[in-house]
Amino acid sequence: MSFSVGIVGLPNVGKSTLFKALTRQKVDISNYPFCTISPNVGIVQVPDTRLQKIAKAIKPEKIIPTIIEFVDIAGLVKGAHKGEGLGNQFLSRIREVDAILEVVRNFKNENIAHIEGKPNPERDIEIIKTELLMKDLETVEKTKENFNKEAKSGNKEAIRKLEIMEIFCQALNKGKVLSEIELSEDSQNLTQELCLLTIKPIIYVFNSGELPATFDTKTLGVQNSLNIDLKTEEEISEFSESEIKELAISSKIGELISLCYKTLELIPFYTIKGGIETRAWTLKQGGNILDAAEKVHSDFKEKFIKAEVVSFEKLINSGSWQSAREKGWIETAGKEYIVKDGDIIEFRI
Ligand SMILES: Nc1nc2c(ncn2[C@@H]2O[C@H](COP(=O)(O)OP(=O)(O)OP(=O)(O)O)[C@@H](O)[C@H]2O)c(=O)[nH]1
Ligand SMILES: [Mg+2]
Repeated sequence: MSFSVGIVGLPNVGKSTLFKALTRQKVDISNYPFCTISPNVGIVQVPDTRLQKIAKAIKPEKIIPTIIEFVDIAGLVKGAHKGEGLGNQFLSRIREVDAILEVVRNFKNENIAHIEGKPNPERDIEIIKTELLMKDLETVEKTKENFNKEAKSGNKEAIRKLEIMEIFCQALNKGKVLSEIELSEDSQNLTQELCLLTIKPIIYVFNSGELPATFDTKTLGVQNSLNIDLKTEEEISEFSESEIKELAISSKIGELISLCYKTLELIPFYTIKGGIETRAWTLKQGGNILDAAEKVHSDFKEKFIKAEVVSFEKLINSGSWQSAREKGWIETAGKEYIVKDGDIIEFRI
């Protein structure tokens, strides 16, 4: 299963334009709010310079990059949590993704309608934030009601969960997203159980940068952001690689994919399948070798005996798997081994 990023934002801000630039899929893009109704799902390769270098040392028959999934979700408007626009349908799609990529309109074009009259990045960010907050508040309030009975009959787990939900409500009522507050482990688990939205990391794309920045991204709580001209990116995505080279144009899409990867706290690891196939995989930072084994094959976790591991640097320095072995640089990893960014792994099952 790959990690997924949901593209959200107000209607007509360039979400489908970005989706097309990312996936090169033909999608409905038009100057018409709510043009996207059923979400488009696309698989995108994660750019990775290390994969090519590893392949040079391993000389496999096949090279397979790792992927990340992008979902183009319908536009969201004020009141979505109460069902305005495509409201609830939209919000339930966000539940399913691991991170949110919010497109903020920052281009002027008067011919392209803005749902609030005129683009204003600061206000537009607030609208989306408020909708996510309100939806979470609604989810928590509803769940609290369900737990009340059990808590009253003395169920300890229900009592604890109610306590946590009280903390969530307090934060949300103050306009704080849950990713901003410090959470204990059981609180974090509860955010997952309730599929809360404001716990998800957000990446902001300011589309175009035509409007002067009148706001400070820090005060808006925007940590991960990029300015991209999505219209241009859509055009670039139609060129072949050789045309891109010839025209000396550059795209920021690779940078954006890497930013998503980083924001999700993901790391790549690699397998070589006895030298036949060099493949990149994605793992949550801090994952151990059994988590990695499970990614590679559903059976591998149970059948795992040990694995051979070498770091990217050591493989490249030695030049080949064989000489890394001769130098004694290939380690044997047991079940507790924590996978490091760039590890090359041969599973022994
Ligand atoms: N001038 C300009 N126009 C853009 C830019 N990005 C997108 N557009 C145009 O804005 C319109 C809406 O773009 P879409 O990508 O369909 O917007 P969306 O956010 O998917 O809209 P909905 O699906 O309706 O919510 C289209 O006419 C795009 O060509 C940009 O960077 N500059
Ligand atoms: Mg769209």
